[in-house]
Amino acid sequence: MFERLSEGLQGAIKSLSGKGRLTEANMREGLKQVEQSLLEADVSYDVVQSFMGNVTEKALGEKVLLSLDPSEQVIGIVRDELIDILGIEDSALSLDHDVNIIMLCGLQGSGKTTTTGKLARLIRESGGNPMLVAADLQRAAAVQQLHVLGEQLGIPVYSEEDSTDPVKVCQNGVKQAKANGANVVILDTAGRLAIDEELMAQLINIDRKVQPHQVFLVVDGMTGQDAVNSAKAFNEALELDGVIMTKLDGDARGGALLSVKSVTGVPIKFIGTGEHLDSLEPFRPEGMAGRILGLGDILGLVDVARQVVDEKQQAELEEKLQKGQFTLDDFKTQLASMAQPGLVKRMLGMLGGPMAQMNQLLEDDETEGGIRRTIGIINSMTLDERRDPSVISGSRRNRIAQGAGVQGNEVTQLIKQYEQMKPMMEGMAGKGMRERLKAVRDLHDSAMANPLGGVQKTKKSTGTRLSSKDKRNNRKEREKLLKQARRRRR
Ligand SMILES: Nc1nc2c(ncn2[C@@H]2O[C@H](COP(=O)(O)OP(=O)(O)O)[C@@H](O)[C@H]2O)c(=O)[nH]1
Ligand SMILES: [Mg+2]
Repeated sequence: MFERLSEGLQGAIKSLSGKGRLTEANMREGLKQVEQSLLEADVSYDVVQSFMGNVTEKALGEKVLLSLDPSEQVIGIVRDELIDILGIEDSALSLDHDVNIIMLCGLQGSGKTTTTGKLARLIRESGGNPMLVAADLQRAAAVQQLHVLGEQLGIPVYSEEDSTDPVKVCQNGVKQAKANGANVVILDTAGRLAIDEELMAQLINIDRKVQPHQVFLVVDGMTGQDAVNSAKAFNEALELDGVIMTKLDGDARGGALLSVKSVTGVPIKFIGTGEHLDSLEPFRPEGMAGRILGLGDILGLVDVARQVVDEKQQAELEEKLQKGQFTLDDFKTQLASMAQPGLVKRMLGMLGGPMAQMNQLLEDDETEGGIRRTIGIINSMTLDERRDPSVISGSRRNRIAQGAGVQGNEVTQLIKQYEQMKPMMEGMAGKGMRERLKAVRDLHDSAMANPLGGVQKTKKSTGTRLSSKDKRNNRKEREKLLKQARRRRR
């Protein structure tokens, strides 16, 4: 996602970090590169100007130029500013009515119908009972398309044959939903290739007569500046509650995403990242800023992981963790749930930066093959060995390796991995989801403090590096000197 923007920004920051001590001159040069990357990514001119204004002001502050690691501070400033223009996190679908009506609108081909299906799937996953209404009477195939999606998902679709009045269809659809006991109705409306008055009039009419609780605009993220212009027009006509941006899996430049919030003032709620019905993600500004800067989206990963782990298994695991009984068998279960086609790739993609590049090295098959290999090794162990691998002697190790068709050192490696993981897993026991997320967030933040280092990189002391205490002292010393110099000047 946004490879070019990411590369541009990472390049700018790398060039800063190569400078050793930053001066105002080379800082300005680096910031110029940041500006260039944003413009090339099609971010609106006004947005870039205000972005650069804020970043420059902060980056040229004395503190940054004085600090030992200015590029780290600059990456922090750029990241905070990205988060700022992406808006606050707001992907909640406050479904607090008996029957909640959600209306999707947007240009033709922006992804409304697909998103209707994706959104319904998400709602059902979180315990809702959705129903879809086919209110696009413009194209003959549109109704049929929604029925196909509904069938795939097992979610009911309301439509009327030969109707020409979308308002009626929506009203009847809502009635039907009430009768069926559905608690969410999603209206899939018609679009046009460009904004026209007739389309707007129709949408306004539906809005007024059906009174949806929330109106979301579906925007094609690949259309760049056009997306921003149409978002503006829809927002003026309809009073939107949020934007869903689709097709961010392709070679979208990212400009639309960065501009839409500033230009319309409404939050981005979800992003579409693929044609499949499971490719809709809640929009997280922090995660997105991290992804753009190559720092990864840990919380997004947690979400994906949660989707694939079944609740009952999770409860059983929790119990074992509490008792300090996390065995190789449990490790295997966790791994098996990850061995789904495409999953590893998706997760690596979300990690961003160096981890995402691994994507290109690892073909799907190989990664999942690797997991299967590990599972194979565990399968070759006896139950006792799985419970307590410390009993695995040299001869046992060879037996296991032979059974699994791997080298002996792979068995050793696996056991080492497990032994490192066990205390970490058990340390998580009993912590609620919130605390777990917090732990993950802390991990994320410490990765942030180590920009471009990837998530898993831990710095080892080489003996020649300054410790953070030394750095702190140096910094204090320099600030003291600066203060003295200032006093002298006065
Ligand atoms: N790659 C990708 N394709 C998408 C996404 N959302 C929709 N599409 C595709 O965009 C095309 C138009 O989608 P559709 O839902 O029919 O748009 P509508 O005219 O607004 O209802 C279809 O080929 C979809 O498969 C997305 O997030 N990623
Ligand atoms: Mg459609």
